[in-house]
Amino acid sequence: MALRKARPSRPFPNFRVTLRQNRTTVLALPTPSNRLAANGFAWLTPPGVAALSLLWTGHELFFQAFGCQPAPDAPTLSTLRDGDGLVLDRAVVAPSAQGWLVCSHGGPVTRQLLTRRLEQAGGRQSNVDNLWNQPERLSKAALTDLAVIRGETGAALLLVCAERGPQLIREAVALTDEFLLPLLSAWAEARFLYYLPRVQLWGPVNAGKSSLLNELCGQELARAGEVPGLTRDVIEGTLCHRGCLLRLFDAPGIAQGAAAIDTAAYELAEQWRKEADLTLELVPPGQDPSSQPGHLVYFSRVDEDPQGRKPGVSVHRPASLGALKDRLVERFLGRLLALPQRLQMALPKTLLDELATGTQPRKILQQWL
Ligand SMILES: Nc1nc2c(ncn2[C@@H]2O[C@H](COP(=O)(O)OP(=O)(O)OP(=O)(O)O)[C@@H](O)[C@H]2O)c(=O)[nH]1
Ligand SMILES: [Mg+2]
Repeated sequence: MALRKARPSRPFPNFRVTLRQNRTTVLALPTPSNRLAANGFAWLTPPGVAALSLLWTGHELFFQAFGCQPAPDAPTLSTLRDGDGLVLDRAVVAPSAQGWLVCSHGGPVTRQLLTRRLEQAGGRQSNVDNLWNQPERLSKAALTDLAVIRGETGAALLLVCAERGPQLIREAVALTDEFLLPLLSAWAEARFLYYLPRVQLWGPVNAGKSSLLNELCGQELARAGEVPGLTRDVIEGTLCHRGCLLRLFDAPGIAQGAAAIDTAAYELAEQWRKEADLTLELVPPGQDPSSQPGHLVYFSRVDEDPQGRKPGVSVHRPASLGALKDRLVERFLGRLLALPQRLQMALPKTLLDELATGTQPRKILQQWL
């Protein structure tokens, strides 16, 4: 995809860029041939700035997101400081075909300051197409949706959509149905960037559900322990992986014969399971899967399981946790992320809804140009 190829190797070389989670990078001074100078930088217009700033600084989740590996081509949240270490602003720096798009919280004075510093760093402000002013309905909708999309990957895809969507849709409507329909179904997965997928942990007491919730979300959200039936309520956490977000729910365990757990807790677990997009069933050592259709079954506490059944997961085996996260992200967004980069973009919510209900995708796409 041209947009990514054109990305300069490093933004703002003489800025100290501090990412959250104490990961600090001090970048080198620019050389005259620095690609930043060749590519220039541009500010998004106020609505775009507001949307992105909200997206990145308004949600605690996005700070947490930096505990994960950010997607290499995704917009990055940076704290921009001057040479004395004074914090000038937080900014979102996003790659674009014309250089870097900079989105900052501050008003005109902060922007002026940042502009000066960027120019001193070898950057050149360029008059790029203003994303917000593009006439197509698609671009406008994509920019509006930036405020509500979730996850770094979603923000990156939507920016691609805002910038190159009309061209890509033009290409898409020219495809034969044989190509267009799989493409639409992959794009349909983009809805999981707006309405986060719900994954329900499910299984017998002591299967390790609460421990797994805590590990996958990187937080002590639920109490875990040997006492069977410890969890009495539904507890929600957010899993962030590869720039994507998923909602994860812990629930009371299912007791053999249901006598050891009160009916209310059991019913609660059942109700949440029915509402979930996916049930992740954990089967502890010595027990068998429930054989309920549609469950994603994992053998839990496999470090203790002499049979070492597969697929297995253990909170003591980081590789097994990573593989499970991959699998969950794959399941919901895999087809979208696997599209050739040329066609990989997230569509605005309203268009996705129209495509989901309409029977004439070609006509609907055409109307969005
Ligand atoms: N060895 C090992 N122990 C685990 C693992 N996961 C959980 N445990 C232990 O298993 C016990 C039960 O874990 P929980 O996470 O509370 O299990 P649960 O499924 O939430 O149980 P309920 O809330 O009672 O339904 C705790 O003592 C955990 O420390 C694992 O992967 N390996
Ligand atoms: Mg529990």
